[in-house]
Amino acid sequence: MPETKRLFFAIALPAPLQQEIIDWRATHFPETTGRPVAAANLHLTLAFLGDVTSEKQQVLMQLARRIRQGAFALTLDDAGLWVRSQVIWLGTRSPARGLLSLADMLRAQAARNGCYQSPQPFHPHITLWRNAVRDARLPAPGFRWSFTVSSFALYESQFARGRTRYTPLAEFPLEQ
Ligand code: 2AM
Repeated sequence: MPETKRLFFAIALPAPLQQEIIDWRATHFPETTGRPVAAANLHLTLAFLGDVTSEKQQVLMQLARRIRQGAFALTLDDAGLWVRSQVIWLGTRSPARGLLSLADMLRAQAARNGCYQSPQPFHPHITLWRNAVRDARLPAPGFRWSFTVSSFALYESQFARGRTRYTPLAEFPLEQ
């Protein structure tokens, strides 16, 4: 069996914003809501690739490098609870066209290279809580953060000693 890595393309949150969201989460949700995602693990996945060999990783990185996509603003002003997956997420009410086309391109490239892509439509989100309780209360609307996305990255997901860690392997700048 060839060695594989569990990979995904995602947008990182600027570190100060990670902290701001963590502080907001601490004051707007009770601790009993679920398992909070660590600040460093907050990200928005563009395309999940699954377990990928190093050859396929190189091909997908080469294709990602060829993407010509301008920087765009990402506004976080929406939240929801997915009862089945027990996830509470932060998202956007009006996704920038750049965000949708970047995800479309990465997902299409992944699919063409044999990485299974869910038939569900892309729903841009940042997972805030896992194992969320069914009756979790969501904060009232009115929160809003916005930042410019000027790059995306390829991440490796590793699970060790009870913790999930996401390591950036390569960064891909968007056009300014
Ligand atoms: P999630 O936060 O909604 O679980 C790393 O696991 C990232 O890839 C997470 O952002 C996760 O989304 C996303 N992802 C998408 N499809 C996945 C899948 N089939 N298995 C695991 N993670 C997936």
